[in-house]
Amino acid sequence: MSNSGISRDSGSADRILRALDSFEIEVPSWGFANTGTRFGKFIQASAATTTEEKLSDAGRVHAFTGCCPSVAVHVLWDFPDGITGVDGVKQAAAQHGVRIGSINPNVFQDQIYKHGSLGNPDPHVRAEAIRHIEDCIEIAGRAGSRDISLWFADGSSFPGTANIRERKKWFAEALHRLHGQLDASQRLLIEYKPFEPAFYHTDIADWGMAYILAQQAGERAKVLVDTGHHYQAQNIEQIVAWLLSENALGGFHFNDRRYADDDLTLGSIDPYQIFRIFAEILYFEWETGRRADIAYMVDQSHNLKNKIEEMIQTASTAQELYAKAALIDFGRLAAFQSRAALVDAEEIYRDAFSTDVRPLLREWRLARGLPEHPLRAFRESGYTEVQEKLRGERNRAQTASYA
Ligand code: PSV
Ligand code: MN
Repeated sequence: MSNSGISRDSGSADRILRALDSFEIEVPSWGFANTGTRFGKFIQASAATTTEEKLSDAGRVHAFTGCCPSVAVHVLWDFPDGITGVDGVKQAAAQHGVRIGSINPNVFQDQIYKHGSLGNPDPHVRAEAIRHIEDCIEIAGRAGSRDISLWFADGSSFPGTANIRERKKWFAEALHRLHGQLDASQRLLIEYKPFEPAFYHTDIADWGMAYILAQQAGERAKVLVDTGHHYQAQNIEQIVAWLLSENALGGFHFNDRRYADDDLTLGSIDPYQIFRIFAEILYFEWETGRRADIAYMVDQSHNLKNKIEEMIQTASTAQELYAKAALIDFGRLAAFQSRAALVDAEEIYRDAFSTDVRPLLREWRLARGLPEHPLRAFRESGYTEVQEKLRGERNRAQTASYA
């Protein structure tokens, strides 16, 4: 037995430690900036404004957790100088102990995108959106990023106002063309979302639509599952299982929610949901004997909690839930499933989920020279107080201009 009470003899502890060794989760640059809801913005004095500041904050998350070595970036927000600024951003990331991860084009913010981007009835706007994504592919090449992660706000808010089939065709054509510009290592990840900002129809509203477009785009186009982008009660792990079996799952945007796309801290509402997703992935890997090629990413931005603390909470929770899923004895599970031994099969899930893996996680951290308690260690580092002094005045000025 280890000090965690998890049996070493059965190999469970090793399975967990190996799982932790292999688990990495990317944090989003936008999670460190002052953001808000559509009703207002609550400014934090220590929040990041510049790309360099966001990378510095992300660097802290990685330094304390050891599992967040890359940072997703949003092109308009993080590359103010476009392609010419890429080398500088890359260097800044390295200085802060992280690297640039997925590249997120932004074809939803500019005025021209009021009626959509790739689905806009105006061909000039569609061309502009394609051009921006092409630039992003080039940025990804320069930054050494593999994934170009696409989310479109396209849709319509009133019945009868959009030609849904025509828009689908424009999306298919554009994504196919963009796929042709990838280099051999790159991937296009296609994210779906049922509503918001469009409230009647969204062009890529669910995993089936994203999957069809990915299929038509090319073999390096995959589906991205944002856990907040589903209707209530939808069985997300079933979607994950289907995408895995079709070799179509490219990555995740993790977050939690109670009502809609709330972007709450991972596992804060329903940790069992995330556990079940990891369980499907690890079951697939056990069965196929190969690792699923999935980018795990966080997509959360908090304006109530301290942003770095919240991201450390998220990363630690992700590790815990992944470790719990790794506890499952898939051989036994498969045997119970094949005999329809319902209670026995379900008990395997319940046992794994209710096991306290935190002592082993602490052991894993210590063995890597990481703090046993990342959140506590981060607080003790005094980073927030230092940043409040350095960034406070600028951030407070933002409050004034916002009012
Ligand atoms: C949209 O809700 C989304 O989930 C997309 O991934 C965006 O890139 C991200 O949030 C930030 O706006
Ligand atoms: Mn997302």
